Amino acid sequence: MATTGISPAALYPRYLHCLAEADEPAAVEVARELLDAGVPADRVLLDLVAPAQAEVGERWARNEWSVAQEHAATHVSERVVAAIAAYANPRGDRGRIVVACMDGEWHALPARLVAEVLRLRGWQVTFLGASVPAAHLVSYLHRHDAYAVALACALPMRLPQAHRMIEACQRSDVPVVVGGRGFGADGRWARRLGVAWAPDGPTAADLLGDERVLRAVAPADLAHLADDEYAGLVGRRGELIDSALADLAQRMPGFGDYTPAQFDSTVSDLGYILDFLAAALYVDDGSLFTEFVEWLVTILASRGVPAAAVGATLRHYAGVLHDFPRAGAYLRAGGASLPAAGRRPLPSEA
Ligand code: B12
Repeated sequence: MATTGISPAALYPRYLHCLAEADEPAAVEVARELLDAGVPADRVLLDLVAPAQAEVGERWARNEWSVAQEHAATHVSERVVAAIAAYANPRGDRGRIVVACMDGEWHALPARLVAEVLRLRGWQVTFLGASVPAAHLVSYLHRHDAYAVALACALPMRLPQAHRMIEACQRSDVPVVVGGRGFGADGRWARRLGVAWAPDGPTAADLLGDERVLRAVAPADLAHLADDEYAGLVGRRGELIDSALADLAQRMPGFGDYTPAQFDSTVSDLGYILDFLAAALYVDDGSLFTEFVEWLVTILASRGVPAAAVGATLRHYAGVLHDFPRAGAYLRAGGASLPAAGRRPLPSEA
């Protein structure tokens, strides 16, 4: 039982301050105080480290913290997770679970938290970390006689790649559980891909305890891919970015004065728009794209880029993709979700 007054919630502000100051020893000390007071290690991971990392993301999104501050804070959290794991030092005797991030996925910390929770629940865990190529993962699973694999995906735009990885594991008959923000808050895109999903480590541990439930998932439902919109969009990615850049150069006053860094982030954003659109086509769910547009506008607004620029690009892509009915509908819905200023045409469009 935890000593009165010492709880993750009570020490959270102090912990967050340690992250803000990148003060690793002080952050580890906060976690130790909780553990010494009898707070279970999984609660320290899930009620202190996890929400603090989400807050780090909010501060980065609001442009209050630079990328460097986010990296420093994340590094401190990684050290804290390692310290908690060393303190608890569980010796599991249940089967081996391999925890890995999807190919191209660099958010290793959420997966690490899940790995530590599984270990605390008695599983033997091998943590493979960020961006594991599918072929390497499958041969690893065979060689190490894994009971199951837990795959993490933090970005919905990686869902098509995630599906290839899930299929590769399922083909080798290793049960799979997935998780992470990339599958949607309620895991609906995992259901579409025909794979078991858990919202967090403890639920994943329960699911892994019942192989029957783990394997009893409905198969992937991707009949819509027959319209080839997903493949067509992916094939035209480079050409579409070039045409959107030319369109912005023509329509947006000041675009010609962008610094090389601003130009590079614009190219990245134009690519993200297409990658999220492609992922929405893949799972046949326009809400994936609309949620992304809402997020992008918030991020760009805090960095001084007007929502109208996003609106113009969505209209441009919709025009070029006139023979892609699903993509067109998602782009229009995305445009309609913009704040009023973003829906108004740029001066050159009026
Ligand atoms: C740290 C961080 C990074 C670090 C990751 C370093 C590391 N070692 O992990 C770096 C710098 C690499 C990074 C990069 C990027 N990031 Co980032 N990142 C974050 C941040 C701040 C924290 C991630 C984290 O640890 N969260 C805490 C965990 C505990 O929360 P969680 O992910 O929800 O996980 C819980 C559950 O989802 C679940 N779960 C998670 N994984 C799994 C797996 C399984 C199997 C199971 C069962 C459950 C499960 O359990 C967890 C515990 O409860 C988040 C903000 C956030 N809100 O999460 C952004 C965030 C995820 N990143 C974001 C973005 C956009 C990016 C970049 C595209 C930025 C860029 N322009 O380059 C790149 C993409 C890189 C890539 N290809 O993967 C956005 C995503 C937005 C979106 N629309 O999808 C976020 C939300 C930030 C924001 N507020 O906008 N990022």
